[in-house]
Amino acid sequence: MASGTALIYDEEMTTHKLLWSDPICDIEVPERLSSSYEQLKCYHLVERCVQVPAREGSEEEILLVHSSEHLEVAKSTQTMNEEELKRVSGNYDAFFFHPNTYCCARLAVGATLQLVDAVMLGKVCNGMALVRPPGHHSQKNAANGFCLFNNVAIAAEYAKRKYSLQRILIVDWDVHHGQGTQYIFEEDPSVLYFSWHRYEHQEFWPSLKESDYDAVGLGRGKGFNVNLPWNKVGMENSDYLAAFFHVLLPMAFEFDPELVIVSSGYDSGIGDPEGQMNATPEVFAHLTHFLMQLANGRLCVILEGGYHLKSLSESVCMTVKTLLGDPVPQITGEMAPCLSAVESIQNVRAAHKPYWKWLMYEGNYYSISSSKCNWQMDSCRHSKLLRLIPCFVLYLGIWSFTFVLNSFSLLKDAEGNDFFAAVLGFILPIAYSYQPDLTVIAVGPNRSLGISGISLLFALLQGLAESRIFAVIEVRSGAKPIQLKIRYSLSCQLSGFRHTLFCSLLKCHLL
Ligand code: X5A
Ligand code: ZN
Repeated sequence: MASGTALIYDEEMTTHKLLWSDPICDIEVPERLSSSYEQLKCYHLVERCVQVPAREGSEEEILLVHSSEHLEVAKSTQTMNEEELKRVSGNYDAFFFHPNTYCCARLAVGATLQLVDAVMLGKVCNGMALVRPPGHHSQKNAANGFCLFNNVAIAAEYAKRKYSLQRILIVDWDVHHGQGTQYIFEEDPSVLYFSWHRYEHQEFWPSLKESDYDAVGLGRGKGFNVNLPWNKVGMENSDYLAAFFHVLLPMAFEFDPELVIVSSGYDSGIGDPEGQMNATPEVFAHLTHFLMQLANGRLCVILEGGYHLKSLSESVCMTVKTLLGDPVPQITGEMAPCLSAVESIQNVRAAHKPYWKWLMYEGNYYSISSSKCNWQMDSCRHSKLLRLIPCFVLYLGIWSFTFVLNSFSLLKDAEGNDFFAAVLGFILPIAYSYQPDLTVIAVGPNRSLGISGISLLFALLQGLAESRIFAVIEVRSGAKPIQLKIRYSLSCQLSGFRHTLFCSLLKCHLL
């Protein structure tokens, strides 16, 4: 597997700026890019990344998504004076042209494609591109919401063609709805688009009906557009994590993407004047960490919004640090999602029930209320689709909390998605609300979980306890030892001990 993290930045993209007064657009400043890069330098993260140069996206690449009319209008602004620029800008909802905007937007496209190439060619495992102008509001024929060309949409279309990809996941954690990206892919089943966004029952910009949870895609693309509207401001880490556990991640594992692209806006972070949300920079480390478990780690993070310079740059650093493989920091604060978030989550799940196996069966073994630690073991036992996963014990924290999955029955479908739907919807929410200082995992020998399943389980649990994991894996004598690729963990393998091992661990707990 490829290793290394690419970082793409070109100072040229700071030349695009607002030349007149406009209270809507004046937050999209060049310092968003420069201060993020300075903070990365400050944490010595730049030197740890593979520097990949930006390039200009070609006209042909821009035309993968945009009309030639749109391209020509953008091109024509290069030689305009301020008055003309202002007039053309006025044709769009929240956009400003500068004589160098076209050049910067081409660099933003090219930087994004450079990252896709670096990841797809195995030169790096993952990476981030710091770009301006952003892209996700931009549409086939229109600039919109500070965006001229849709960098991420072009990248997805480019990757589909150049690398014959059949499944690409776009995760849009910007606080605004990337309606541009939705329009471009809504009929396309090969691109799964997930966006959460401040919505406030259609009060918040861009105030579209089609940003709601019931916009699930069109035609063959039905089920591949996922909108999670936030109807209140002040969403916290717990709400974002709940959205990942109960919507995005189970869907993403079922979809099984070949490439993941993040429309990475940090206006969903604390302090942002647009988002008015309360998620801390650390949450982006967790979100990044989860997405790194998909598509063999092929993850491209592309900057979108983010207007509070300090919050933005800290969140960018958290993201890059996590891409580099550093342990993710502990999350603090209330861990139960708020009622409004739970409502939105339930709505989008209901809307997508016809399209996803994991949702079709969900009532059979766990429900959303597991996020509030209502243990629903009993309903699990009686489903006719159940199968036993024996001898699997998971301890979270030695002294005060033990989660026993011994003879815990789980639903199993043909793809074996069962177990991870339960891990995501049930174990992780409990584990995150417990916030252990150490995770102890004991795996018995008689399991139905294969090595890749065990690896994934470990990886998912590595977002906890600052990645401190003590793993005990019991193997049958004579069996091949298990090799797990885990950093920052201490693991040992035992054979022949069987139940005594678990008993002593349990005793330890009971004391
Ligand atoms: C990329 C981005 C926001 C536009 C807000 C206009 N755009 N009111 O965050
Ligand atoms: Zn935004």
